[in-house]
Amino acid sequence: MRLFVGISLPADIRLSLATLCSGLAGARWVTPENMHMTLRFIGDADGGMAEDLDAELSGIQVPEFDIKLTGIGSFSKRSRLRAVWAGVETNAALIHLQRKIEQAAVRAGFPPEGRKFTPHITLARFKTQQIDLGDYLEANGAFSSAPFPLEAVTLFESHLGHGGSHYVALNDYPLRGI
Ligand code: 2AM
Repeated sequence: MRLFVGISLPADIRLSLATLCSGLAGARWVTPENMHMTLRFIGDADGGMAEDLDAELSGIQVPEFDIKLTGIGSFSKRSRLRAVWAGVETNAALIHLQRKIEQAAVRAGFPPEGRKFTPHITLARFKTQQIDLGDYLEANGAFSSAPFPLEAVTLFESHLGHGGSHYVALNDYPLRGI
């Protein structure tokens, strides 16, 4: 199974993100029910490793905190646009939580993540030619959400299909104080 650890977003936040999902030629927009934030992509795991990961994630003790979405960013590869996303306001608690999840994944036997954590919520993916984001950023770059509480992280299974991916929540890990 293909796994990742992430955050489910409240319905009102997903609806406000949906207002950003138009106006870019060649975009494959993420549907509101699929919007999420990845904290740690795990990739393929067998049942035993998934159980170990579940046990490690259950042991994480981090208090609940608020996050706020802000701004629009993009990822490119070899100067080709790959994804447009909504960003997250700088948040030390989120970085701390992500580190705890990274440690849990490594303790469960997964190789360390080499890439820097860039918290984001993907809005659109692209396979096509060069795309000019200028007008889109002018219209949407000032996006920000209301702050909302991050109450749990979720272990998701990702199913890749012809009509796009869909994600199944396998378990939630509520945040809590020590
Ligand atoms: P993305 O939103 O930036 O595409 C499920 O596929 C989630 O895992 C998505 O949020 C995706 O991030 C992330 N993901 C998929 N493949 C990944 C990879 N190789 N490394 C890091 N994250 C990945």
